[in-house]
Amino acid sequence: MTTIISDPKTPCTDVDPFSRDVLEDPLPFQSELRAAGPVVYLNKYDVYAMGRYGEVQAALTDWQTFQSAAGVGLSNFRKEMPWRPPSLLLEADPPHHDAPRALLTKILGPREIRKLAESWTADAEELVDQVLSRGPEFDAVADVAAAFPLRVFPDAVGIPQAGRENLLPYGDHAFNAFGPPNELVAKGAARVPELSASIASQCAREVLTTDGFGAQIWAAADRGDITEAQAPLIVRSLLTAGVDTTVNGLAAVLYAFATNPGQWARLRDNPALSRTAFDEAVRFESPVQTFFRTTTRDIEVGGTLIPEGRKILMFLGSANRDPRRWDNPDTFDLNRDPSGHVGFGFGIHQCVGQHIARLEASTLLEVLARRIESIEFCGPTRRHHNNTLRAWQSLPVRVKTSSTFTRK
Ligand code: 4MI
Repeated sequence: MTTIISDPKTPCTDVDPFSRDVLEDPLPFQSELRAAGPVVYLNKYDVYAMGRYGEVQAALTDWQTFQSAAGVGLSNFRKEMPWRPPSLLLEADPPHHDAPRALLTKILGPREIRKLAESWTADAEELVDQVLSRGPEFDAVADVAAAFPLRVFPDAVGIPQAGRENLLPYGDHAFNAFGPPNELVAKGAARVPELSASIASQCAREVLTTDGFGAQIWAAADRGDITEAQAPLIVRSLLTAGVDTTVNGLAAVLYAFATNPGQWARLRDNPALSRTAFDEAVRFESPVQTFFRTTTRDIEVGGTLIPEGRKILMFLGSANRDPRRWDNPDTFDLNRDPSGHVGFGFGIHQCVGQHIARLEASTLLEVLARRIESIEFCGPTRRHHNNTLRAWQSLPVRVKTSSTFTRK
């Protein structure tokens, strides 16, 4: 170890938060992380970490000190070549961040997207009917949590059919690549040229429909709100951020309901709880577990001096289960007000697609709640390991359909 930690009082750990053991079940490590102190040093990566809600939320709010522009992964853009051109949103700060952010805030705003609700409900009905027509057993990940976003989101962006099969693999690699260069990244490296080319080809003006988010981004370039060079990268942000995240957010809420039948009964009584349910699942499971920031100056946090130019790992998932902030944090509870969770981040980078994610979740959950009386697992649940995402590979379920629902 060559790095000298400037503050010897800072607790440190040799545990690798990106190891298979921790990815399989990160909760014990996160609990130790919070107990150790507000700032902990990760020896293996020579970076700092924060796991308590208060410090994570404050650091995400202070973008001037905790910048994103040096990359929100472990690798520092100033020292290492990024594997793809940096995102103009996620990996940028003001002033460069402003125009792309303002544009997506408008295009993906709650009012703008309201018109999608009706057709997404029809899509959810068709998908759920199709799944249920094959019998009471299905995989809640492949057949529902992945199938629904893949059915509605690429159409909403306006990308062609060809190449859609690359969206999830591209996202999986992108989220792995924020972590250390471990075997998960190595496994994805072989397909990077092919996947990057496929995604890039879907961002071009000529291939996009005239009525989707993609076309609206290009229209902003015509108006001069953004440059022509920025447009395809902003479309790329939608394709990177908008699929694996929602798939795992939906998987999280379905898992939570399958393990909490009383909560499913509550949702069925009151489908208006679908949005609360989704945010509670995002808090509970934190599909995006971690992101790094980089200090722009020396900063003291909780008695630790973090020098300028250092990486800090923000444990969103840990903050979302911090008992200092949440009563019974390990309970999935529709009675709770989950707002304030940092599962979508916090501050100027807070998920600009969150209204889309909530709309996908609420349209799907409302249809499922009408048609399905109960959900239980009928086989072993399997995690999917990713350096950033808390993900499911498989959730085999058996459902009982509602007696009030009859097929024509
Ligand atoms: C937090 S998920 C995410 C957000 C943005 C991008 C990727 C992932 C991007 O590429 O802009």
